[in-house]
Amino acid sequence: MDIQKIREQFPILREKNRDKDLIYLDSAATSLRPVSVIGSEILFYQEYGASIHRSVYELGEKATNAYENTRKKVAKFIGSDSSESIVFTKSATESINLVADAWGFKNLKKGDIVLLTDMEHHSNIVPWQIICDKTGAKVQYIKSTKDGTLDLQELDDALNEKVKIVSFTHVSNVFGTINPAKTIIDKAHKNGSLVLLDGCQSAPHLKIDVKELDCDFFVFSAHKMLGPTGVGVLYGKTEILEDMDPYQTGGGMIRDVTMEKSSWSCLPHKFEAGSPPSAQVYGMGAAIDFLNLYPSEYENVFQYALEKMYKVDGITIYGNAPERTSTISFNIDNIASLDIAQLLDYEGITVRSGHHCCQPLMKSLNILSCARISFYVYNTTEEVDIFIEKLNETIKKLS
Ligand code: C6P
Repeated sequence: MDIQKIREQFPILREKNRDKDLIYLDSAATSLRPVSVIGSEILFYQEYGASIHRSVYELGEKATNAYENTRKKVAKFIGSDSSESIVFTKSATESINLVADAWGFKNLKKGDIVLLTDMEHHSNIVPWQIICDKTGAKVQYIKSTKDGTLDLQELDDALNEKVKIVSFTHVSNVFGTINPAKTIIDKAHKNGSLVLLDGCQSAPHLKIDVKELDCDFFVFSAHKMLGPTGVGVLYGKTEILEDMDPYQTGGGMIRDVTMEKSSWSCLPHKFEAGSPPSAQVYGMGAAIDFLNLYPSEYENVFQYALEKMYKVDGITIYGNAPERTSTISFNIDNIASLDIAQLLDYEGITVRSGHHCCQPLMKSLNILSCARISFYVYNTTEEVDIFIEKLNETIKKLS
């Protein structure tokens, strides 16, 4: 596929950043959107527009169909054969909060362990800390190794009958490491523990098959895979979701309400209280269509960048896993990552700097912050060349 044909479909790439041509290297934070995704939201408002799940009139029926057909598309995208297993939330963060709260409150007790890794995003740490505070369970971590991988021996040592759930990221948003999800899931299941797999950084890049992985929960966000903001997904095995109480309550999720008490609707509506972000969900469907249509070669761009980055003077690249994708985090000796990001911004290049919502990992790495570049379907090797040239100039200026 001609990369220019792909780039033409992203109107924002024609915009300037500080009066320079935009080079967007922050897709791990949020991706750009093609015109088909932007257009699908417009189409939803122009042609469907009505409230879903509530209206008998034709417009409402069209809106409901658009929403529910997207649920089927999402299920297929991650290899689930049941759309009942797909819950729409506002973000992956909300999906994890839902599981920690609704599953955790019912299933965790004093002395139980929630097993995480030190490469988790705060969204996969804080909700567990909160539910552990409420239930008397505790959070425990597997530490990552120097090359940004997980030591499976440490996992074996940590697993015991107290570990009720293992919750970990499929792909690290700092190292870019692709964790051996299937192996970890099998080990956890053998131990009798459930598994939540955080797919925020994997769903945009890897083929996901939740049935083959056999994870109990899988979470991801539309906005990191060309889709709109405000939509997250929680996949859960239906028998587990059935057994969980609702997370939020109100309209849309009930079967029957009396003045005294209420009963819940069936899956997945039980977990979708209130009027959902229907136009955005519909837009997520268009993002999936795009990804199915244009499997891109950007992994080559990532590998090209990685090779060039290793040659930059004074650089430390975090993580060196054999299996990795799309993200490179780094520091340059004696230069603050914020300064690098700020100077590159004036060259039109968007680089993220900070702790990347991974403060425990920063602590393990003995750093406060780092810079990060990340790639997606629209990036080119020419952009990498400009980035490397400007990075070298920036380093000279700041040294
Ligand atoms: N990481 C990054 O720049 P939300 O915000 O809910 O869509 O995604 C949260 C989240 C959870 N897990 C992982 C592995 C993530 O990378 C993220 C989001 C962004 O790295 C924002 S900090």
